[in-house]
Amino acid sequence: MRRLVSGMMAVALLLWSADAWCGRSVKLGVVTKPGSAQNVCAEKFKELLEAQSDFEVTIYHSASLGTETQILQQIQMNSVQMGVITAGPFDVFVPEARVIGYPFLFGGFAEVDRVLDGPAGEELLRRLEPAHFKGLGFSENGFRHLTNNKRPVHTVEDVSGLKIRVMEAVLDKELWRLLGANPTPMGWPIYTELQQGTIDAQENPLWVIATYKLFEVQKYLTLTGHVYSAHIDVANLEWFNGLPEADRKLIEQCMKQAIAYQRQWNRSNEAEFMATLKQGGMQVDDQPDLASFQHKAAAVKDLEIFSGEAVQSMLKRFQEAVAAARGK
Ligand code: EAX
Repeated sequence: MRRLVSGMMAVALLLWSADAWCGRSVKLGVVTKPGSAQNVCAEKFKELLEAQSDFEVTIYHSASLGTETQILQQIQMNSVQMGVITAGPFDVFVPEARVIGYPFLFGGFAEVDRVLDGPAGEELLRRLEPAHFKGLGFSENGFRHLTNNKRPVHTVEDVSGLKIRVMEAVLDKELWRLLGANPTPMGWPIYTELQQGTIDAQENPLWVIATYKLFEVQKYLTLTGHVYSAHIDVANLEWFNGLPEADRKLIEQCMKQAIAYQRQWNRSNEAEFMATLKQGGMQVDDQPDLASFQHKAAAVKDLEIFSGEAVQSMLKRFQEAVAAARGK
């Protein structure tokens, strides 16, 4: 009897360790809360993958793993296997990632899809590998717009001196300094800081302003659309490469489907998000003097953060891909 029990225990242990070895359980991190763009992608991915495999995906959300920068560090260490993370904070790890958020690069969603899903986007995903990230694709945060609680902003001059929270991204801090604001990098969320007036302003896509009820603490919205904000959907590179080929294919395919679903969700809800903001009492400038913003923002190209060979060649690649997409 004793032998039987210990035999069964050995089998159980073997099964358990085989399971752990194959990495059937996956931790996936997002900084945002349910109902957010990142979560829509993550939840769809989980649903698709679990329906077709014995993987179990646990989504850690609502900053339970810390900021996006901290989630990325955990993915690098493989204590978290996957993440749906805003592209901005990647630029600390991989400078080339900042080309996605280059100001006024993309003219609309059609260009975004052509470039990010084409060879330029694929090349960028490959460039993440030395930092231990396997890039699976780009889901969508959206075009970012400026909000503040000080005054209506119509031209770039109105930005002068605004204390603005920016993402923990090198580019964003430099950009807002160039535009004349006083930027402070901070992880997400930021409601309390806005409420307490530690900061006057922030910039994010419409869904963020609606979902996080920033209209309660920000009076003015300016539709600047100054940068496109993607998420980069990643896995720990070594973990991913250690999986059987069929699993790798399945994960890639499920993420592609989740991305398509999530982009559609984001885009088809824009009008509703805007209605929420207006109902919430925001004063919206939907035709700001964009030329004034573009003029000042153009100087980013001369900053040191765009001077490295790798970043420069990636930027050129993206600009050419956008031009080609525009021509179509
Ligand atoms: O996705 O930190 C940010 O501004 C992000 O855009 C936010 O987490 C929502």
